[in-house]
Amino acid sequence: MFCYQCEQTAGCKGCTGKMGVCGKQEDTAMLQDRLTGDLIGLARATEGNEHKLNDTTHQIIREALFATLTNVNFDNEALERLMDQVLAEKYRLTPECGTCAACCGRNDDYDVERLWNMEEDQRSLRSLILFGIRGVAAYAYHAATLGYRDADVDAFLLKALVILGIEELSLEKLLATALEVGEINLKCMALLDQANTETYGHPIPTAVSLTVEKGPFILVTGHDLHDLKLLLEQTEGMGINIYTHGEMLPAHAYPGLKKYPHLKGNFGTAWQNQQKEFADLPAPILFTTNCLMPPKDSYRDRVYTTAVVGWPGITHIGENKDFTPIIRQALALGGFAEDRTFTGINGGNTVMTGFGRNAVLGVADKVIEAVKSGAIRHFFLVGGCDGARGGRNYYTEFVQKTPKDTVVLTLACGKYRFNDLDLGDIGGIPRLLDIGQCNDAYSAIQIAVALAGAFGCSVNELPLSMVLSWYEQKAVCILLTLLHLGIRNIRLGPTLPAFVSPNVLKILVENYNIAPITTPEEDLKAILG
Ligand code: SF4
Ligand code: SF3
Repeated sequence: MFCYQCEQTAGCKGCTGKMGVCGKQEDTAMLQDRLTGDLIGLARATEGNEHKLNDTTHQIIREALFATLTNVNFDNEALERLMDQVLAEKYRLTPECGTCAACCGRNDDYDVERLWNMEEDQRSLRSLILFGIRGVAAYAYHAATLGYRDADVDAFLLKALVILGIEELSLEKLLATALEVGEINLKCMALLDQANTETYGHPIPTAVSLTVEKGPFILVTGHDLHDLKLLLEQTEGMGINIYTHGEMLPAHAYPGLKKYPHLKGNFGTAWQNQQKEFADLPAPILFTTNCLMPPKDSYRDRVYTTAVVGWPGITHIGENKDFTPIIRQALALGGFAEDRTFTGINGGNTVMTGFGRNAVLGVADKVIEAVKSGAIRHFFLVGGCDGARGGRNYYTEFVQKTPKDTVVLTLACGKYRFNDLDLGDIGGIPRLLDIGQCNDAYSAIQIAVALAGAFGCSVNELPLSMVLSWYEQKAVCILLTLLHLGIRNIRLGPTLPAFVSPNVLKILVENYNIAPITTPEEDLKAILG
């Protein structure tokens, strides 16, 4: 196997051998490569057949790309079913190819091995494109679940897949396509933002309890708000409480979800701690998306997956979304006998969320005034993924060391490193503002764009610095979006992507002044001068 798509890749170079660091087995990695190659075949087959495309075609592409994202689907049978769907769709589009011996390559599948063996700059830029569209597909999948689709996004996924299968392409063309991934991702994230806010309302700043009350409960993790909503409906009035975990935390801020009184609080921290945190939990856990780690024997009979997530032998809740097995197990286990508080990693027992664009821009006048008066000197966006690699405590220390006249915006699961810290406020504006999931990066961009508009400057000229942490491929497409927007001076950690070659890094440094994180002290000094 060869896989180097995530931040924890072996030796910062690539996972090879029998198993990846994430627990992905060699045969699963090969299937994911084959699925990717089949998708390129399907994309090729759509050319000239645009009139035959329908949402089934696009949904297969969204789902199959999403399934290859890190920590999503480890189930070979599920991947084989996806491959069958991809191939069936391809033959629906090009039935004549089955009997034609012309070898024109019109619907040929692609061997992803070729990509891994290319010259390093070609491989680097093509990897940026491939991993980027995996992230875009995840966002498009979530939006489509709520009935929101964008023809440009769907068309771009096809275009990018076709490009990946073309052997001779200049580095300029590939770089332009990578930035185009960022451009289309902005559109896709806007679509998801619209889907979420029109379906559940705009997030409202909300204090979330970290206490698990006595009695039966279910833990819901991942990013899919729709699955959470369905589970809340199915458990209404049953005496079962629902707790969020990981990236589901921001769900508490949506009016359409917080209205359920049995949505009680949040349990645990970011994904990489699940094997420890789930071991003794007297409750089942539903995974709606990434990040799934190999379930330990101590809790594997309490893990359930749904949608694109999968693990061999773990109960999967299918498209009918009948959560009865989880509900039964929650009742049988009974939960804790007494209320239990599980503090955050810094000892706090409550966290705030819900500072999306609507809430923050609702007090824009106050924020602008605070900047003009000097009460707020600087904004930091400290956001992105959490992960297991050492060095991520940089982000805790960075936030702890930010001066009292600065504001920290955050999003995604990396915030668990510091979201239970009490940073106080500046004239009533909290110093720590959680915008939401990684899926809400659009909201952060809108806040920055609105502030730039208010000050009559570009985002780069704002007193705003981005200190980002990455792990999986949604972070890749968000980074490409920031580059597409011309955002400079991003600090990225804890390590740089293995798939960025020295030459590609040079381009990123020259054009965007992107830099790896160093130490909190040095970076703060460099930023604040
Ligand atoms: Fe390795 Fe990450 Fe790929 Fe898993 S997803 S095999 S950890 S590079
Ligand atoms: Fe986290 Fe997996 Fe990326 Fe959504 S849950 S940010 S890593």
